Amino acid sequence: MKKVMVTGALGQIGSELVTRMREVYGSANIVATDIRKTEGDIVESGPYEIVDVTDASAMHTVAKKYEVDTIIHLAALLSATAEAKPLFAWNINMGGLVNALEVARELDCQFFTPSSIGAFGPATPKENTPQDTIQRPTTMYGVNKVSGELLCDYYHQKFGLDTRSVRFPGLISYVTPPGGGTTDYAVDIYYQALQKAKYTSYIAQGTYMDMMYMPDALNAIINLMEADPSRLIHRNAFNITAMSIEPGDVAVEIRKTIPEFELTYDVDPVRQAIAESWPNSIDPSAAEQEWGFKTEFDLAKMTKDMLAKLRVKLG
Ligand code: AKB
Repeated sequence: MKKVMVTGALGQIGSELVTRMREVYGSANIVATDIRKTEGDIVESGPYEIVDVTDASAMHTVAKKYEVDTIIHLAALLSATAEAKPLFAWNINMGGLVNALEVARELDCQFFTPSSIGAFGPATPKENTPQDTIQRPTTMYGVNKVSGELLCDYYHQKFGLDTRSVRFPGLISYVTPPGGGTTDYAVDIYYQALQKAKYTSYIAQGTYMDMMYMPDALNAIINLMEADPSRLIHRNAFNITAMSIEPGDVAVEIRKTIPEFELTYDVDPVRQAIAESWPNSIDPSAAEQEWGFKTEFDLAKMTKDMLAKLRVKLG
């Protein structure tokens, strides 16, 4: 049985991953950590500790206290926030990551941290982007993600650390909203569809990006962490995706449930530029071959589920 410490446990991925992993591995075995003092399910359903990821010794103390054998490091700023505060992003994203890697090395833990489609840039092939290809991002977030991938490779090669990662596409969920991402339109659009039957997209028509429904993302993390290490050739991060979509595609699916739904555009130049520097679609075949990556939700199935679950949530 694994004993896991999760950083950034109150974030978009963390809040659902902790709940899911507590079901799989037992509540006492999943130590949730975040910078905020809080209440609610994550704190009440298992161990919760306040940890600032820029404080390596605090991270080490908590990992040691619970004798964890796995670290899932999620605490990070997303692309649009990182672009607004690049130095802050460097300090949090890289400082936090190197601290988490060091704690994993000191305590000999298995290690996961997410990379992103943001690790690619304008010089990367845009369609069916290969696993191993040009990575010259033009955003601070992307610079952080490429550096993180290189660090994971380095810690694996130099210290034998069991590093694992995926390049997440935009993640869509009805539970915890994302904050400060470029792909967030694909979450907001469902809230606005139910509340106002209309949405103004800050991403332009025809801008394709990869996306994935959160249940598939959680399965991907758990399956990758359970995968036979001898099959893993890539220790930096695997391309994974469920769909390549643009805002109009989401609107078409939403109209199957809400026929009067209207989509308009008011493009945000900053987030649009970030989106245009990323691939249109990435190739997940290395993940499929090396650890059996697969998804259950396409756009149609996800949209039906999102609208049904959000309808209940919003009352
Ligand atoms: C973002 O938009 O910043 C994230 C990502 C694709 O990494 N959702």
